[in-house]
Amino acid sequence: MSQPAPDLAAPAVKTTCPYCGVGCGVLATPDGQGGVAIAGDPEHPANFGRLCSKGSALGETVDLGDRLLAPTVDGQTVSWEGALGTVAGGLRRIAEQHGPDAIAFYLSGQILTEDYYVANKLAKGFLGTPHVDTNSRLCMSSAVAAHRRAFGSDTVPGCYEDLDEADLIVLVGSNAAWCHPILFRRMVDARAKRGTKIVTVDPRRTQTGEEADLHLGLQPGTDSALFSGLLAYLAGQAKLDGRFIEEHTAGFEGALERARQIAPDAAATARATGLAEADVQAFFELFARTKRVVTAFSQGANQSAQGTDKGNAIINCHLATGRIGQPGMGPLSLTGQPNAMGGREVGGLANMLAAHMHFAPEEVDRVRRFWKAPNIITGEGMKAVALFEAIERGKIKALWVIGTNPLVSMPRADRIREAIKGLDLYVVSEAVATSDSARATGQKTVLLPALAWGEKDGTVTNSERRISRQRAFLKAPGQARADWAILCDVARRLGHGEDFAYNSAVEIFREHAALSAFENDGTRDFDLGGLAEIDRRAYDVHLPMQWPVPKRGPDAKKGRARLFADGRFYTFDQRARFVAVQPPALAQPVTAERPLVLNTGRIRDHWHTMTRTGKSQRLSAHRAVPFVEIHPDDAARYRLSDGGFARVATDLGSAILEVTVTDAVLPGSIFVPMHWSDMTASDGRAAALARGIPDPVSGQPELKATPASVEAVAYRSRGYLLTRDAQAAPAGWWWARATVSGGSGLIFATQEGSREMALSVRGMFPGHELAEYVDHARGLYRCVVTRDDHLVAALSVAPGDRRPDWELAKGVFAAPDIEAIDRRTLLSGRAATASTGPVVCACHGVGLDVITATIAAGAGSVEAVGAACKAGTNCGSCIPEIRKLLSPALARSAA
Ligand SMILES: Nc1nc2c(c(=O)[nH]1)N[C@H]1C(S)=C(S)[C@@H](COP(=O)(O)OP(=O)(O)OC[C@H]3O[C@@H](n4cnc5c(=O)[nH]c(N)nc54)[C@H](O)[C@@H]3O)O[C@H]1N2
Ligand SMILES: Nc1nc2c(c(=O)[nH]1)N[C@H]1C(S)=C(S)[C@@H](COP(=O)(O)OP(=O)(O)OC[C@H]3O[C@@H](n4cnc5c(=O)[nH]c(N)nc54)[C@H](O)[C@@H]3O)O[C@H]1N2
Ligand code: SF4
Ligand SMILES: [Mo]
Repeated sequence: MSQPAPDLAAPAVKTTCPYCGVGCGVLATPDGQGGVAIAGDPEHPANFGRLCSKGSALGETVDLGDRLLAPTVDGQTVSWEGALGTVAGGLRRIAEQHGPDAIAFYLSGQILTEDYYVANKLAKGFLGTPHVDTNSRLCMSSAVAAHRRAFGSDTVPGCYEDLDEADLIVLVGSNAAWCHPILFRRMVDARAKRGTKIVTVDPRRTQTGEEADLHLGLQPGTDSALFSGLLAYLAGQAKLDGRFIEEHTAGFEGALERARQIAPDAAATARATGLAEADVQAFFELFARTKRVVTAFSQGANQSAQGTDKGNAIINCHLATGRIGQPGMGPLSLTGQPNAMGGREVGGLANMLAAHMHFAPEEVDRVRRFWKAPNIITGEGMKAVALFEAIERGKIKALWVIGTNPLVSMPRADRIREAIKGLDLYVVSEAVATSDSARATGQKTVLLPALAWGEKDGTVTNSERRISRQRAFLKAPGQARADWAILCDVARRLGHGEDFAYNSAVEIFREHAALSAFENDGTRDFDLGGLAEIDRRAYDVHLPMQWPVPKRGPDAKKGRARLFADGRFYTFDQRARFVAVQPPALAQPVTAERPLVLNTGRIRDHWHTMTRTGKSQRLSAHRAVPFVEIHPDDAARYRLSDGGFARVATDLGSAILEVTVTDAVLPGSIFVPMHWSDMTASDGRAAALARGIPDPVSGQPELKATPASVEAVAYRSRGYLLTRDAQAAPAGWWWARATVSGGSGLIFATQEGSREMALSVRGMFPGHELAEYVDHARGLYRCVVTRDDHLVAALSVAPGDRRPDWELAKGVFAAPDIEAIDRRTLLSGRAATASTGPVVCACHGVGLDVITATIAAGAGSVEAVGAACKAGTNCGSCIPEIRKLLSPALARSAA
């Protein structure tokens, strides 16, 4: 693993992208005025210079709009002194009155390892509460549990190079083209280079599925039947690695017997999964005859009431063929968040203690001695779902949320919002003042301003165990402070000053590394002994490195790419375990009243609850309103039309969403993105719909299958409103907000007609000049609001059956001044020049119409389209969509 030397002379700061678990290296060049130019770091081994649409647009998200810049108590700005006093005083009082386990922490895979370490140490060692969990519970705790059952440790065996070197990549419940875009590009490169086949397993045909050689659109929740069938097939065809099974594993017979009960052959597998038998057969044969197989899995596997079994069903097939720990092969859990892995390292989950140690008495004793912890906990705490239920029951009195937005991302989110009100103390460490969770209130509510990406320093660990530095290149705004520093100050006020006397991130990192090596001697996979004495200078120039990095031996000081090559695992007998998995079943079957399976997940250009990507006009252009995808058969049955509205309801709540009719989802299934919140839409919260029944082993909630119903919703008018500053939408509107170039946009629908709309708009902009186009007979009203030839706002209202198209208006609005021709464009809704259609390429702002015209004019490949109109030539995140647009043209020319 030779690493190029860092270029210390370069003005750019090397850091790491704060979004997904790919962990791309970023070169950030601040402009000295609060802005920054962003480029991919060509030397970072995760991305070699590439960035996806989200990474490329990071520069658009570092401004201070919406930032929380000072501490507040119950809505009043206070000094740090006052805020920390309230937090420490509240925690002390609650611990005295109700015991320390009335206090809970809810952390995040997006805080840095150093922040995480301090939070975990304070809670579990000094406050003495076991109730420390994290949003990673919702993200990859099933993968953690599957690893531990199979390997005896939470170890990701392989690395990204395995994707470059695989001949078959199976993606299970992963929309990598959108969610791990740079890794997906590595996979597509491998296909170009060595003919790697890509198979996707997902009830939805996503962009990733569109790109695959074989797409298996199985029924929701049936993955363990597919992989049970595969195990039975491998055994039947004598494709097992008998020696590996014999020498390095245990439990094979039981697992095989169970697999044969679930799905004895391809025909039975097809019946159990709803797949065509020929597709199942093709997949089985491909897997059997290809040695270099990587099976990468993500939320379609993890976020399931049987998530741990799904992971083990996959791992079983790799163990049975000995395909693990070798180049180009192995199971690979794709972590979602930038530091999901770091959270596991420090022990941030409620069922871990610290540094990959759990609750065996000698482990508790070891950590107690290392921390000199007076109040060390001795057993597991409550996992996220149970933890929030305990808040509802009044069992938890104080909650401290750091770096996550549970009011938008937790299942049963509406209930959680109610539950928060009953907390004696509700503390939120946030970067953004306007997040739904920051706006919620308890009996006593404290908001603590945290440093955000670009301002803070520390480390993150990506999906391949690679520890990279995040480095500050902007100065701390307002009174914001590092999350770890805030925690240390509270510890000090609680009388633990000596144990939290860190002055910088490197001191925390050293302690964390030392704990991982403490009395380890090769018994624990996670070992950073080689970094336990790293000095500040070395930490500052620290290169991305994959753990373990022990103090001695061949991996010392340079890390290791793969584990388990020697067939030795971290169980007591060093053998891996096969797991006999349960037959698949949805945790909650559909009913006549709730006949559809609600699946939720992500879109290409937004990150979670949008507190950051929502600031970027580029990233807001791809999908601007919350939507529901439904199959044409179901759309016909429930009388929904493409572009219209539907109310999606579950037993927990409802949302009103724009309808996308597509055969990418199966009949009986619907899909809703997770991103919209009360901050960005009137009625778009997916998490309020999810029931979230937890997996019995991992506690990870089911977020991909909640029984739901749909019904059509009609509005009298629809339209858009573009303003320079974000405007609150009038009560009664359905709306979604998106950042646009030069301001903020609302797409809305209302029961008011154009006449009433005209009246209310005139009232909204007193003292401005209004130019209007009025045709109430046809339900049309358009209005251009100016002041001294500056364009202030533009509005368009049309009848409710017409989906607003604001591309043209956004183009005009991007400039501050208005010319006569622009006014005509806004008022007529027609341009002198043609509109370019909805944006496909976010980086270069290239619209759909431009790309289709380019293709019609003869561009026959992604490269040719790029050469003609630049689309797809920067980050490449839209290449799958361009390829899809090309395919009819290519089919025509082939015919
Ligand atoms: N653009 C973008 N990228 C992101 C994020 C983001 O917010 N936006 N978030 C990051 C985070 S934290 C995470 S965890 C990852 C998530 O990355 P992914 O897991 O790739 O994303 P999801 O969209 O949550 O879900 C993946 C797929 O699981 C499928 N699925 C649903 N049910 C089943 C099933 O029963 N079986 C199978 N096999 N598949 C099923 C869904 O249809 C969906 O297409 O993305 C990371 N990257
Ligand atoms: N329905 C449904 N729900 C889901 C999912 C799904 O697929 N479907 N996926 C789940 C998954 S996998 C995940 S990972 C979660 C993600 O859900 P969340 O973690 O709730 O989403 P984020 O928007 O990433 O929230 C991060 C918050 O931290 C703030 N923040 C940013 N930087 C900092 C910092 O440095 N310090 C502090 N203190 N705060 C900061 C941001 O402003 C933001 O409010 O959602 C889960 N919920
Ligand atoms: S793939 Fe995109 S979001 Fe993920 S780390 Fe790389 S640039 Fe960031
Ligand atoms: Mo996640």
